[in-house]
Amino acid sequence: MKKFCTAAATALLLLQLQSQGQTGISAKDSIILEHGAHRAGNRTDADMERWRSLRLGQFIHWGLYAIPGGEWKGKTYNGAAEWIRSWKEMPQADYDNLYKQFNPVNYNPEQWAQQAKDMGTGYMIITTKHHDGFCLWPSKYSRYTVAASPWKKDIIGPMVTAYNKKGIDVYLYFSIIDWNHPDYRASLKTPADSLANSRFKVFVKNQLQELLLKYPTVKGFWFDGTWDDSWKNDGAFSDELEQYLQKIHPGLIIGSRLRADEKGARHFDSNGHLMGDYEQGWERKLPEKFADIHGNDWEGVMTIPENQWGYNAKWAGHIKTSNELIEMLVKSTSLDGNFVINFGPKSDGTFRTEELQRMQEIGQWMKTNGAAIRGGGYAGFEKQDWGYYIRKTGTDSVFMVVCNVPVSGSLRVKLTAQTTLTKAAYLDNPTQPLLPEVIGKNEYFLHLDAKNYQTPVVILLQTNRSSSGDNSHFEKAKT
Ligand code: H76
Repeated sequence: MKKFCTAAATALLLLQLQSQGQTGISAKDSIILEHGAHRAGNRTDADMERWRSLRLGQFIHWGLYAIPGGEWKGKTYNGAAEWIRSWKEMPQADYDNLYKQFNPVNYNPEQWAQQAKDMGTGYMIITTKHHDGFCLWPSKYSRYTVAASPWKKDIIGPMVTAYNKKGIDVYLYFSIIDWNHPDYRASLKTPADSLANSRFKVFVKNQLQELLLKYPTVKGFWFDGTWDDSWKNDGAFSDELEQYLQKIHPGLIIGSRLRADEKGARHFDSNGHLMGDYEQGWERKLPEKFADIHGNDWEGVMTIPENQWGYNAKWAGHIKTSNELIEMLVKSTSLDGNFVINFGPKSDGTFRTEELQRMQEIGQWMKTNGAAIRGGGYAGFEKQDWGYYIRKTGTDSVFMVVCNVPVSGSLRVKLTAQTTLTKAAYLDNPTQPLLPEVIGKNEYFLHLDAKNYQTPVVILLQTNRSSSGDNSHFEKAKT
């Protein structure tokens, strides 16, 4: 009966969506899903609008793994530092006793928040619990928490308060995988496994509810570790959990990583529709072009080295520069997405110099150019080699963020039909206009001042969507 009602309700929803002309869920969906996507298109409420407008985020991976920092007994672990417990050279019992050393005497959340603010961060994501299961808050559902460490005190509460004070939104990272919990199972092979899993689900729900009640100003959860069979084969639970959390905390933002449908499809349901509030699969990679995001809200999370999230004393391989990170931020914004840069503080609560330097350099750039990032999005113009267009959402102001200065100094500005350029100026020098050279219909050159640019330079364009002033005397070659 319940199934039938749901099927009938889904059919009704499809009819409604069709009559509203929405495309996210359509009648040609091949499968009727009880636990698929529940919404067609992006959320339009104020909470989601805000998330979307912030664009730059700070991720923090902090936990017991910061103590070994990628090394154990003189040997170096080549994987991601926060995964060291799964390394054969690291006895699990040794790892599970690290909490006895967790004592970040230099932890200064006000300073962290100030640094993040100075970087231009709009929101931050903190690991309340990573795969190791260690809780940075004194959870009443676990003994494996900060309360049992020499530090004793809550880490999360003061962080939420400090960041909020600076106007930065806080999101809570939470790993479903829990290597410490006796009831966690990656897959369910026996009836005993299923029983353990049932208990584990109650534990997860309790901890999440506890986090929301303890830290009511948080804006969302960032779920991880949802790829094991036990989780992905229980789409019903991920669905119920999502609805439960959003019911007790209206407006809560949860990315697609939490969810599976009843067929085990993750992120996107079996009909190809995004589940959750935004696409959360962009990890250490970014979409190339606008078509790649299918109109969905999305967020990319990025490490500064290749793949290190928690503190690793010996960063190896390529370490991204501030300019590379700025370009990724710009690219993400130009493709309607958020960009989140990860930091892994040391076990004493301080940040390594390389990270501090990047925070400062990005912040310096954001101070002058942040107007092009916050509230920015896809401009609708054809991508050019010099960099990225970003439209101030809902306006005729378009920023050109020049990441690759051409040897010629000439930047091609190609607008769409019926769009003309009415004004161009450097963002940091608005009173001195740049004179566009008209080179074709709705096409111009802007000539950059000849100088050695150290960071991406931003030009603000005013455009006009009416057809007046259109340069139609330029004819296309007949070929
Ligand atoms: C794999 C994996 C995890 N997902 C990233 C966001 C980090 O937390 C990493 O440890």
